[in-house]
Amino acid sequence: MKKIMTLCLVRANSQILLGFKKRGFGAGRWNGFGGKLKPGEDLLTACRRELLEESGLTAIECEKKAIMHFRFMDDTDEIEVHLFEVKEFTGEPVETEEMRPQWFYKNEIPFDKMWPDDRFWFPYFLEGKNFEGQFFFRDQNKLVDCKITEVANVL
Ligand code: 6OG
Repeated sequence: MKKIMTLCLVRANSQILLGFKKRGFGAGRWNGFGGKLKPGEDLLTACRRELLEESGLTAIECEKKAIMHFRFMDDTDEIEVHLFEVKEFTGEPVETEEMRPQWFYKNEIPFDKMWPDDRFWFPYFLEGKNFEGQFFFRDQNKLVDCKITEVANVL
């Protein structure tokens, strides 16, 4: 089975908003905001809902930037993550039960406290590229294979 999730990165004033995940999958790591789709929900609706729930921000526009496929050695399920960028929003970041938000400059992104795949695809994102990525993990701390391709349009 495939688990479909959204991931949203907000950019403003040359900074990126990340959240420190306090519980659940990826706890203890900085990441964008997102999660699983609810039954019947489309990607854009899920992206906006998760961003609001986890950061307190309301997206004015979400732009699709990437699709990433994650596989783990001990799991037959694939995780399909749809990455969105938000450049316009309303509200102020607030700490929630799940996430503690913080703005980071490009050269301050805390890759050593993020998912191991992030250091490979973030440069594409920061340069405004659209891309597709395939990642294979041995376990949650060990990425064993990774392939990233720049694309003109993300499906
Ligand atoms: P919840 O289902 O806990 O949301 N996510 C990943 N993000 C990165 N950077 N790398 C991964 O490598 C990821 N796997 C999942 C998708 C989980 C959030 O974490 C993202 C969702 O935004 C394996 O609410």
